[in-house]
Amino acid sequence: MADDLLQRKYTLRFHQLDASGDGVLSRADLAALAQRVIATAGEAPTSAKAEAVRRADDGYWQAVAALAGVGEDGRISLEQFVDALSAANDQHRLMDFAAPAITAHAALADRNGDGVVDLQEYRSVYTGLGADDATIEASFRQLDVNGDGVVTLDEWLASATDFYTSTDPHAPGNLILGQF
Ligand SMILES: [Ca+2]
Ligand SMILES: [Ca+2]
Repeated sequence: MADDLLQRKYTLRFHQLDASGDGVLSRADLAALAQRVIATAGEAPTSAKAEAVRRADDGYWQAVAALAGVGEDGRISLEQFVDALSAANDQHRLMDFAAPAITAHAALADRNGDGVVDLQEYRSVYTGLGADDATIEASFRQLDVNGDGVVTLDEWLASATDFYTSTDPHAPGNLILGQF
């Protein structure tokens, strides 16, 4: 049984990943999200950054599908997703598949290639996922741990580690995907 806070965070993540909105997760959902983020960013679909996002998001799917005990073409319910992430967290290997996805997304979001992501860059990538401006700005503020106005990969990974693994209700990274 997952910790209640983790369960609520994983539920939020499930709904974010369920691109088709039909309440089950499939490989196509992750692929659709990757395509959407790449397109919104204005990245050429054949670029190395775009390919890295597709590969990392598919790796995320493959890991969750394996944890849930379904094949890569299987479908995963909310309950299976929460259980899969909880199991991965218990085994301290959740970030093994979450971190590569974050790394690829952070590289894509760094539109001008200066090694950090500013709010404008962050917005340009994540408006594609349907969040409103206020939510996007709030998540950016959570990611920007030291508050200097830009998000480094280390900050992004630290916040995401909070989100995925912390049972502390006050962990700042809890809110990187918005309120829940
Ligand atoms: Ca940048
Ligand atoms: Ca910062």
